[in-house]
Amino acid sequence: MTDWLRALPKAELHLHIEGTLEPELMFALAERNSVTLPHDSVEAVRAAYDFEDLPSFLGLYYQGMGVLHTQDDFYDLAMAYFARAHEDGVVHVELSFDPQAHLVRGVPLEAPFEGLLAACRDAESRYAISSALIMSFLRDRDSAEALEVFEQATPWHAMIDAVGLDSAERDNPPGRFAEVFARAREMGIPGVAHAGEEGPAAYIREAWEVLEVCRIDHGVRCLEDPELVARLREARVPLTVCPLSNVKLKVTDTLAEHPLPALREAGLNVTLNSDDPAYFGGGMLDNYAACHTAFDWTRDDFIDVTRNALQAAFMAEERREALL
Ligand code: ES4
Ligand code: ZN
Repeated sequence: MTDWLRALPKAELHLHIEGTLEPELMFALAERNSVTLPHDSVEAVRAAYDFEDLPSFLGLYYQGMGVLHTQDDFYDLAMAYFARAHEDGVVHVELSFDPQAHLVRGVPLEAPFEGLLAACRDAESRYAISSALIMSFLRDRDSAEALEVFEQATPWHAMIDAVGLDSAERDNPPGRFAEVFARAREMGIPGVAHAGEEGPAAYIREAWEVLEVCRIDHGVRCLEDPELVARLREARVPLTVCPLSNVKLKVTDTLAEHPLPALREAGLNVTLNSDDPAYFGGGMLDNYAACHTAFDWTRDDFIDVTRNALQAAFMAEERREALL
């Protein structure tokens, strides 16, 4: 089955490129940029990846990305990811990144934008992987800052496929970011938002109704609100579910207890994704294989979730038709 899952052309819609930073590259970039890391070996870094919840992961995630300084660093990070994605049989990737997390460290917008865009171009020619870029805002920071950063990113607006919303979800409802999502939408840039990962179903409803997002990242807690489930099903709103992430961050104790089968039985538009593969123990193929083990899904089940992703992707229509 693993070989068959690898050969299945897959689209990854929920991926934080900073979360693809493997400890080996972290050390190489720390050396290149004279950054001192709090751990003295690759093994010690990996051993620290034992999380209690989303905030306990985010601390290490923001610390880890401190080695990323130049355009070349972002390029190398993304190319290392594309090589692994290609090995996993991924043919389309939507990279989210957190510009504010870099700006606060004194890293200008040019570095992530130009580095990631160059990597996306090279992934197309080297691996025939198509890609999209999602500029995410940090929900645990001021909404005025998000607006300001979006304006500052004007030179790259034509290259942004969507805006997103991530970081610590609890007590940070999405509605505060209505203005920046509306600004983006007026310019033809759609929105996606993390909601219902650790936060309640009400945040999914708010992201959908107030931010008018076209996809929900995670969304697994929608099952707590049957009326919301019915509406998400009717509108076929894609949920970018990340099984290994949810287990690592203790959204569920084990994958066997994960609501993925229930979400699919409820008729929801579910996709499978890796989120932060360097931190959560695996890429796309590992997530697919884990679902095969935990849920005994058949080839038809995987074809179904993969088709959902291709249909929900920010992708040229000719490319979508060729892949579907
Ligand atoms: C994230 Cl797993 C997750 N949730 C929310 N924000 C994030 N940023 C990076 N990974
Ligand atoms: Zn995420």
